[in-house]
Amino acid sequence: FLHYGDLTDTGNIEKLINPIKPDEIYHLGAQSHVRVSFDMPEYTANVDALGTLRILEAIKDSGLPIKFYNAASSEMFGSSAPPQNEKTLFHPRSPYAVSKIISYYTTQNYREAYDIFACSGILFNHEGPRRGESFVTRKITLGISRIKAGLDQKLYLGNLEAKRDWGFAPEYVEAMWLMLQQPSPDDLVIATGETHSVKDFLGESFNYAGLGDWQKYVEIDPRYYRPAEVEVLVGDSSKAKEKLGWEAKTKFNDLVKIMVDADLKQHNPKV
Ligand code: F7E
Repeated sequence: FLHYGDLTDTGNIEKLINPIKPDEIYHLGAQSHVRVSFDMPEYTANVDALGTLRILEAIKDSGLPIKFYNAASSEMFGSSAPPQNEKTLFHPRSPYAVSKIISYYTTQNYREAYDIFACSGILFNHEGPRRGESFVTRKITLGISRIKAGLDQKLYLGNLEAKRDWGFAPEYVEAMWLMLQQPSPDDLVIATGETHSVKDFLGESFNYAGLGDWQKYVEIDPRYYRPAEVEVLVGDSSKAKEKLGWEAKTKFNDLVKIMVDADLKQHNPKV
């Protein structure tokens, strides 16, 4: 069933949890765009930080044995030196990251204070054909398909030097589910352990799509720069491997191919 809900509406969340009586809640709702969080910091904090608190309060007050998964983020590590794992200090670089840290510690606090099965997955970037069109990987693969279809000539991007640990989203969802099937709740880093720059993604994807040199098509638009940037993320998910038996299977080159193929089909149905 699809129910209407809003993370900024406490009464609404309570009214959903009590009649539904869920066994598990996967809390993925957020204003999740880092650049947008600089333009809308208060809204981002309301949804991303207080939204988590509202759900946890509703779980506590319901008295039901609900298991709770909180979507934390590698953005919380910010400028801390890589590789980042569960013991790495947080150094947030955006209102989004600050809000996610509040959400992370709220989850930990409700686990310790009220014995709720509540845990956070600290997921590094996870991508795929269903990725939102304003995030860099999808923006690139969609841009390629539009260029190939003759709809666009250029693709406008921001900082091409940033490096991310990009994995394949469906595998990360499996890790979320595994976290709620464990005997006790714990916070885990989920990542591939590899890092690549936006430039690497451009090179690989334009090449695979047969367009050749990406520099012919890409222009820099400073509007996409962030007031503070996260330069390098590389996750160490050895704890997840040990506790869940989970490790990333789809690596960078395959991820690029999956995303380019999916978008080429959309604009070039014969491909
Ligand atoms: O940026 C650079 C940008 O917006 C990646 C969210 O799901 O993952 C995501 O956050 C990098 C940044 O993702 C453009 O400056 C260059 O360094 O794809 P992104 P993100 O900020 O890493 C984490 C784990 C989350 O939790 C978030 O919710 O790419 N970049 N040019 C650009 N980024 C965008 N969006 N657009 C550009 O034109």
